[in-house]
Amino acid sequence: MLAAILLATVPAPIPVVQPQVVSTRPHDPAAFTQGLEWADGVLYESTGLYGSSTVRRVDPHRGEVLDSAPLPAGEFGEGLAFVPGAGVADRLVQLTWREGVAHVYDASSLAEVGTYAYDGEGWGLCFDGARFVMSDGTAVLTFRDRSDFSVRGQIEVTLDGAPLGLLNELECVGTELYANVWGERRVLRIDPATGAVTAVIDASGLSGPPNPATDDVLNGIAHDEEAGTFLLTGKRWPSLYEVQWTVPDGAEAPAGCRQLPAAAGWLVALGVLAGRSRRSGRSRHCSTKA
Ligand SMILES: [Ca+2]
Repeated sequence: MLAAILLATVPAPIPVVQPQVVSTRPHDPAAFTQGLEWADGVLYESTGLYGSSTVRRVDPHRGEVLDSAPLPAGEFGEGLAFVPGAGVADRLVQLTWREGVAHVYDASSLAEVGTYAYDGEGWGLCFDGARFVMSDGTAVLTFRDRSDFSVRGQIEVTLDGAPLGLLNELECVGTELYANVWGERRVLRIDPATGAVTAVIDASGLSGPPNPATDDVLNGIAHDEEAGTFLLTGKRWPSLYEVQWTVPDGAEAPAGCRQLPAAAGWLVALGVLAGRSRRSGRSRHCSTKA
């Protein structure tokens, strides 16, 4: 009886899973990738470095740059979020590293339509259907208002109870949040309600450049909603990987998500299950939080 009680109170270990490569695609080896988004069959990418930062529309299969707009030479591009238009044009919002300005673009033309100002550093950005989620290189994620980018809240991301910093590129998928860790090949699945990491995706098996510089790190997570897969790449990586992964049976589900029937199991690609229509705001397996 005592053993049963003790077992019931011991938190389940955070699952560590390996991504399975579905396809390997070309990626511009000159792109210092800072933000990656997939929407309606197009890949959107933000690239960094002073003097060569851009926002781009990219063919997600061939890697061809379809359109590109430069940032001012004194700005260093960072995270990128796609904001579906509700009766108006789709938007892109691109952070800058230390310049305190976020650029807002018409997603189809890359024409700038406005800016937001913010304090502190800008690293990663995603839009969850209601608000922006932003990283700044620490363990803290900031929620920002969709209309004026003002701060609406913050969470600290923890793994096994300890803060985990250097969070970089982000991806909002339904009620789940994904972040890669600067300088590492880890992608974290995070419960945005608590900041707790609920799964670790070990992407160490993916190849970067043949002779990487120290800053040619994994950085870039996009969710292909149609295929139900994820797209991962890095700074100056010649390849973009379409991947999916499985979570072990019995793994903890993020708060707000119901457990699947046992018969369905968890041995289905998480990417498929975690998909959510950004336009409809509906999740395929997670309940919508207030
Ligand atoms: Ca992303």
